[in-house]
Amino acid sequence: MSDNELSPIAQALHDAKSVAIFTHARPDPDAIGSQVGAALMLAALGKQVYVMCLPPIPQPLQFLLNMLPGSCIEYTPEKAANISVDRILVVDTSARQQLEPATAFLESSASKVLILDHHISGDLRHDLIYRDTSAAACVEIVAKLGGILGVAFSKNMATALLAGLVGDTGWFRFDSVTPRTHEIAAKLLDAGASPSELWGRLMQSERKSKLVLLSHAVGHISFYARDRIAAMELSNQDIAEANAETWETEGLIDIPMMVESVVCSVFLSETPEGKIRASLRSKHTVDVNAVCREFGGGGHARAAGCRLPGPLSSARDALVKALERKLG
Ligand SMILES: [Mn+2]
Repeated sequence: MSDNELSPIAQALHDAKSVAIFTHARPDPDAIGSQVGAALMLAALGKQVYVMCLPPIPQPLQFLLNMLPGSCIEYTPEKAANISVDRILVVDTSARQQLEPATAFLESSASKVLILDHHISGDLRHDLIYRDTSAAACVEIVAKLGGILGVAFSKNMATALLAGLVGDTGWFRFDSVTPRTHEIAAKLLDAGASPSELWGRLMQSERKSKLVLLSHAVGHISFYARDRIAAMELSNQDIAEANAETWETEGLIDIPMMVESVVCSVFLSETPEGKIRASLRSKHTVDVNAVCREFGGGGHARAAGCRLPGPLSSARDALVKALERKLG
């Protein structure tokens, strides 16, 4: 997509006096980085900005929200109804399922909704959308938007955007990384963002419970299809015994990928309601987005997710069967 396809959204934000910014539930560094980066830019342009959160927020991401002039607002239908804004900006998703419990509110405000997304698919109603699947992270789009709006990057803006960039690219190692990704990173470093500070904040800020959870997860790995598929699972009991929060399961899915034969990793965890949240990753050959779409989810070709009914064992069997079909 060319810059001029982003211009209508830039114009709509330029014209707005007040903007509420949403991102997906179970936010990652790109979600919060896009939200905070966009919020700081719009605030610099004199807009009234409301950053809306869908808790829980992973503790390692809290420092990004702390850079906001005000605090983020935990979404409830009552609070949303009390905030009157000219525009609603949704970043890093366009999928109704990922915006629960705010989906109904967003759909009822669809004529105000502007979406910036880099995922393949989405079904949220909107006024304007800019979807660029070639962007390695949504923050690439937010950075481009800042350029169109003529914002000079502050250190905090640059830090928020770099957090998204390193988060979605696995610190610049995924196939999605392009020369443009590094060009944006160079601009962010120029503006004062520090990779070493970010590494400490994002990668060395976990609680002890994370490591206990990791040991439970590693204890529950099973292998299929001649060790090409690894499935890891955590029950509500595992999470409770580790004294962990649900957001602390983040990143565990990458552990089985260290095994040479594993081309696809599946991570399953029970939700408090007894549903099963599944994340899938692949090294190559398997399009896990296609697999997750069979179950009503989605994402990217190499990283996707979906929800299934319980129990864990039947969700695992269903996903493994679908993956085996793809692997052939
Ligand atoms: Mn993203």
